[in-house]
Amino acid sequence: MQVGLVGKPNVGKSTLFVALTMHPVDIGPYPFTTISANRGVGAVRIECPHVEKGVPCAPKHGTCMDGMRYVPVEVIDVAGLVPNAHEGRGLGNRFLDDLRQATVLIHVIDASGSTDAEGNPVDIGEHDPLEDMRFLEEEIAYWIKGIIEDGWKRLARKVETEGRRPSEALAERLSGLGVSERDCAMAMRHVGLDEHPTRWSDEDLLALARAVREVSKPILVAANKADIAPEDMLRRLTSVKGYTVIPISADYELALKRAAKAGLIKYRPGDPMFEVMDEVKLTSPQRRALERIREFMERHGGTGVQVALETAVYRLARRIVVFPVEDENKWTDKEGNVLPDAFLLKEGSTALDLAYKVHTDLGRGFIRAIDGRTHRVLGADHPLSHGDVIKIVARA
Ligand SMILES: Nc1nc2c(ncn2[C@@H]2O[C@H](COP(=O)(O)OP(=O)(O)O)[C@@H](O)[C@H]2O)c(=O)[nH]1
Ligand SMILES: [Mg+2]
Repeated sequence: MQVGLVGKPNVGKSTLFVALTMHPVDIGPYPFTTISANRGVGAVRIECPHVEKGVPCAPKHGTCMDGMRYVPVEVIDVAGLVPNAHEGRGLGNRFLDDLRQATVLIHVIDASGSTDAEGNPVDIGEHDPLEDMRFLEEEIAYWIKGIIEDGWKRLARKVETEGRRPSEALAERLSGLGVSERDCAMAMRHVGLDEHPTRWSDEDLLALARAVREVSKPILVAANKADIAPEDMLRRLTSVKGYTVIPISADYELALKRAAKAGLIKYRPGDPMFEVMDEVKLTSPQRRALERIREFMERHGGTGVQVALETAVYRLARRIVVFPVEDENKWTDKEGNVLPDAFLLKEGSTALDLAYKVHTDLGRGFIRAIDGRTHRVLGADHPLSHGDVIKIVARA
């Protein structure tokens, strides 16, 4: 799965991208890498089951820091977006491609209001970030509407004369977005559209596009620059109905990761607070900067950055983490590595889904699965839970 960072210029997308994809410690032969300039690997946290076992784990991907497992997830810094981009002013092919691939979007906004609608710097509070929140949703809805309505009238007539389901025709159109027929049917129901697409108005199509956007591209709003944003603005943004908004400071998260890398502080990404390693090693500007960060973290329970990513992945994209193992007693692979893998799966994924994810052969030869904790036998249809440790038994 991929998480796309979107938003107008100068809100802090690139800062957030670097903060999310930089890792404070070297983690051996499988580092968190930057795939290309705007693609990198971040991670979501889960308490590592190795703690229950009392033996250290050996992650093949990602890492584990003091019992906290960091599971890799791809992050894309999507090109900047400006108002009315769907009319062709800024929606480049790369943008659309990135957008298509993203499972969930993090909309980075400037909560301090110090960038105007186009992303030019203005005084703090001069621009209302709430406008940006609405604008992005509309922008994506218009883009989806554009995909639906291209040659739609003819298709609608054809669908009616052939007696096909409109939801099926819609899903074909939107397959590039990863929208299923079920999603389309749900969106149609949501808007109250009937089975006669020739009667759907322009307004109906826009409403439909909005509903499709909701199911196919959930958006988490990261209220960035919270470190310089007025408190009442943050309160206002986080209380808007229908939006998931998390105040963050990408700047502070980046500063902490750099300080941790330099050995100045101890900080695991997502921790509510950092710890200074050696007070005397800090220069006075460093000390002052860390003091400001400490004060912010005390008020917000952290920098918000890691929590924002996890909310997008776990809550909006509905992902769970599952640990496949070869040995259900020792929780190891063939080489004896403890809990080597951690997979992100869709909520509702079954034991058979996991088998296919590990290896196609394991899926094809699936016999049963075994829960590593309870040692119960699980059938192919058994839905997995977040944090499960699972052994798959398959024909060779
Ligand atoms: N105060 C503050 N400034 C930030 C924060 N994140 C980014 N910035 C600043 O905002 C400006 C634009 O950042 P950048 O990441 O290039 O934005 P992008 O155009 O959206 O990629 C830079 O001057 C950053 O230092 C933050 O959390 N707090
Ligand atoms: Mg940028």
